[in-house]
Amino acid sequence: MKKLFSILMTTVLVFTIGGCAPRENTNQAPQGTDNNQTEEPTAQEQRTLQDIKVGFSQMENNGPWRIAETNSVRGEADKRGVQLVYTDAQSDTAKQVSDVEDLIAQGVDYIILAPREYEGLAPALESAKEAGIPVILIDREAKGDYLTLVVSDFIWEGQQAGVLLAEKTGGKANIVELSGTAGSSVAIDRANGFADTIKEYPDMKIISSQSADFSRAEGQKVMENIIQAKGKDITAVYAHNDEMAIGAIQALKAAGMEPGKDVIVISIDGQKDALKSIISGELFASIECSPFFGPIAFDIIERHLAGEAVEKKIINLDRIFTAENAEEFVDTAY
Ligand code: GYE
Repeated sequence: MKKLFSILMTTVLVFTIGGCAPRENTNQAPQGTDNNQTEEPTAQEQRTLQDIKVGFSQMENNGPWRIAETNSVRGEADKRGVQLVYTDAQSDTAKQVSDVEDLIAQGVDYIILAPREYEGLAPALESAKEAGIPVILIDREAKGDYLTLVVSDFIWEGQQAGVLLAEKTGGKANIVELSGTAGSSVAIDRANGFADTIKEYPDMKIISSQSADFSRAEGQKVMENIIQAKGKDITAVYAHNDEMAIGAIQALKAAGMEPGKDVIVISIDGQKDALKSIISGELFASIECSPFFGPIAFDIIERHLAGEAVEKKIINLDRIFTAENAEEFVDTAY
């Protein structure tokens, strides 16, 4: 286990590219300057966070993870005195595209975007690019051009779930996979990381894989149906997030199966309810995925405003929660 912990700490990967602060949102060329020349703004004309308006397009605001993320971004904007325009797409990709268009129409200087789907948000990135508004993508990836992407390493998360489950089950398990929102970069990567890892174990098989949209209620419903079909064949559950795992645990208990004994359940995020479930012995482990993007998002904007180069991709540092350390972190969890 010790050895495992040492390789579990991901490092912050930074891929640096050049970046310059955007011009003021005016079509007039600054007096006395060549239009084609990028000039470093002087200290006097340099805008700060307090001079700008930032749009934040959230994809939905259900469940502890997303609420923690929303609070992190809004709280940090308040703390730093930034004018923030917030939109909630309510789990609707088309609405999120139009939310971003509304933010552009309102003249925001930057957009923080938590995209629902990878392909589905491409038109929003296209519109922001046309309008010359830099986008900070947080928590998931979307197709297109953006200033910076800040995410966890989802493939690594899936791999860790596979490694831990193999250790716990001695490399023998009939697994139900509850996957996240179809078409999201995170669901694709968490599935691939896990599948690639368990390939090494001939007696570990995914016997059913279905989306439960990252939701607790869906997780419970989907699991109930799978239990009807597979019953006692199920020996493990890999859920792409804690909410679905908690729903699945409820379904298992209702069907008279004992999570933690008959069925080993593993998931991702590290929310408070998951840590409680680990302590009570029902959830086996949760791989952390931090929802706290506020400070990093505004740091990036601040640096970009100052004309500094910013990283194209920033990978969050995540941990692993098991019975060995859940007590230590449960009180501070969200
Ligand atoms: O794991 C989940 C949320 O995109 C990383 O989405 C995020 C995931 C997170 O709904 O709980």
